[in-house]
Amino acid sequence: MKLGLSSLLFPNASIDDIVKFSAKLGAECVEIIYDAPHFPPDYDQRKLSGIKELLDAHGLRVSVHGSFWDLNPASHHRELQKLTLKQVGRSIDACRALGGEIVVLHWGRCPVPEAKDFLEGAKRRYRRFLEQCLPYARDRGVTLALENAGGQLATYPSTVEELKRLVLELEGAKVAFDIGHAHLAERRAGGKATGLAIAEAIEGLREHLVHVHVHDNHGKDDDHLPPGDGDINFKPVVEALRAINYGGLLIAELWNPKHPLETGRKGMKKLRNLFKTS
Ligand SMILES: [Mn+2]
Repeated sequence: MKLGLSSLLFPNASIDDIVKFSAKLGAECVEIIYDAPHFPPDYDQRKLSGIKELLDAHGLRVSVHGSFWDLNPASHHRELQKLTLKQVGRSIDACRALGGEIVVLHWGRCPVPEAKDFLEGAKRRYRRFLEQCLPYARDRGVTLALENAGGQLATYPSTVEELKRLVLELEGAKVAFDIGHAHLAERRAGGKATGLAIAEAIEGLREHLVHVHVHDNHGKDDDHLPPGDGDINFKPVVEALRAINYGGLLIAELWNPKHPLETGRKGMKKLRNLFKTS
């Protein structure tokens, strides 16, 4: 597996500096969030070739996190769903231009999940959204990886089981497994020691899992801390990824806008300790 960082951590640095800094820390890959602040809606895609050259010069693999800020693929507002489709299409184009293979996609949101018909409608709209994105991605040699959310009722899919059912239904859809979100989902469902449950989820998704996000939290908020700074027991999780022979990218998706450099350094070190030692 290849270890690396997400551009999420560096809202105030340029993408070029993020690439250079990640390489300096020994990262083998970078995940680029195709959205603001680095990629505003009017971003000129021709500039992507310069980023690709820099990635290649440093020998870094790349993945793209599809646009998601202020968007909703399950929206009941037709215009918003259409805009989401457009921006995700641009994310897929960007991935191809950068030489990446995977675009991570977020879940859909239903603002009033208590309204059963409204929630069912949101689920239908999300599936239809994916049915439109999947062939577009396939034609460009890009795999769409659906990320598991933190277990809230307002998201679809909201559980790992629901995510698995969805990818089984949709040809070509794969899974981006987010360890921090899986921990939150387990805690919100009343679980205490979540390590084994996360490991079981990984094993249950082995056929579909093509990408991994790593970060830690205390089971309440989606803090995006370096591994070890929250209360996830990573041991069974690492063992599960080894057991399924996971060979894809492993992205530390961290957040600390006041101290991004130190946090990135710490995150990469933790990743190496967890995944590169036997
Ligand atoms: Mn994630």
